[in-house]
Amino acid sequence: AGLRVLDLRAGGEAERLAELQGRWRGLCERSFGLDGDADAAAKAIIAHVRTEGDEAIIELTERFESRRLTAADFEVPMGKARAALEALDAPTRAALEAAAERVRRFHAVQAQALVSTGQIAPPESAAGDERATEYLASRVAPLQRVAVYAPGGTAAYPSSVLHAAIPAKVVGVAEVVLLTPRPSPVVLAAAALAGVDRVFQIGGAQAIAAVAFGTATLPRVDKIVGPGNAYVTAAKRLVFGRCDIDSIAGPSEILVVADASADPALVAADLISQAEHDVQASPVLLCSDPSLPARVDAALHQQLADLPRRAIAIAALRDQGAAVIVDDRAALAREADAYAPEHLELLVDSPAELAAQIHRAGAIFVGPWTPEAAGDYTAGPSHVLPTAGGARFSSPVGCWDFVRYTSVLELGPKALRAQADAITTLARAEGLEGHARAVEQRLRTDPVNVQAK
Ligand code: HSO
Ligand code: ZN
Repeated sequence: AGLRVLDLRAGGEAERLAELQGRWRGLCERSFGLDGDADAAAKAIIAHVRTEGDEAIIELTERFESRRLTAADFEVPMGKARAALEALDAPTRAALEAAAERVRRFHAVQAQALVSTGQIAPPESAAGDERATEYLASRVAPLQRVAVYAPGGTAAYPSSVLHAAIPAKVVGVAEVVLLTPRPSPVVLAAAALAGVDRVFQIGGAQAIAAVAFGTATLPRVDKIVGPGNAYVTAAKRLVFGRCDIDSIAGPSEILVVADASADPALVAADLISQAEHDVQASPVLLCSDPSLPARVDAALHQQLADLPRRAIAIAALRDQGAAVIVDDRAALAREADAYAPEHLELLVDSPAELAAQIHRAGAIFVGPWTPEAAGDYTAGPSHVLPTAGGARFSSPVGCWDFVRYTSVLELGPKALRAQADAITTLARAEGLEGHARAVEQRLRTDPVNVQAK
């Protein structure tokens, strides 16, 4: 069985074409966690944790994970994480350190763009007149405390701990808390290396609720980032407003965009590298060469033969996989934007030029020497990216996630006077006499004004 082919080229039979286009639109309209029962379940869990605190976490962890914890077991001492780092075999440790260092360097540069801005000097005519001054600014500051969620089970990735926690530490978040059920030694080592401040071995919607509201043992945080299952994601959506969350990160996706110049073995390898994550992963090929899908199928067949996680990869390729054929290069750019993938790979002629035409993707991997796997580990930008079309409106996890801005306004008397007519007129138009008077009160008591009278 090969990739299901959606041939969207003009010239096909009209009715069939409309049907295939409908299927492609369906893939472009995908969403995560909006259907199903995860919302109702997460809502009940949050209510339970809000009223019962640590007791609810103990009970839910036993019910959902068959783990018996006491509140004293929630926190894993950082000493244990540092010991895990010390105990790591040398090659793994060196690799983690290399990844951490590159991720840190990338984000240190990214952070330079997060600056306080917007000061407006007095108008030229009033230069030197202190009474005409106005100071209007956006002042940036790091969040105080954030939680990084790292899933357990087969998706317990130390790399994700690095890719979420390091940007937070780079911008100066005082306390980064890691939430992860059953942390493995490598995950703990990654936490120590990333500069995580506290680790709690709890997960699920109950962990999200715990840090959104705080319990006797868990601190309340300002923001929760990191991917999770449908319940974790539903819980994050529900606590948004109580704290901030990052974009929604559901099952992994890759859109490989290829033309006749692409090597089918590379296309197959990269589709597989995402497909092996999860039976729900979406590995999709978008190409302008109608002969490519069959050649990619042959390569997939070969490469899957001895893949350890072949069952998972095959299920993902079968259930979500597709090969979409379009007419030309312009259609490649247009349809890639329509799909707004988490990961976009460009295996085409002049890939950088095509990259410049595509705006909706979590991350773009340009050319044959940039496998998504490089971005997953060492390249530098965070691999925590919006999925399910979220790239239309949201961004990768980055330094910007861990700061907030405060507006600062200071007007001198002349600056207020210059705006007074507009303020009082608008206030009265809105029926807010008190607003108008708050300005007029000042103009009356301005000594310059009093003198002039
Ligand atoms: N590709 C995943 C991230 C990851 N890959 C972690 C390997 N480890 C995000 O979609
Ligand atoms: Zn990956």
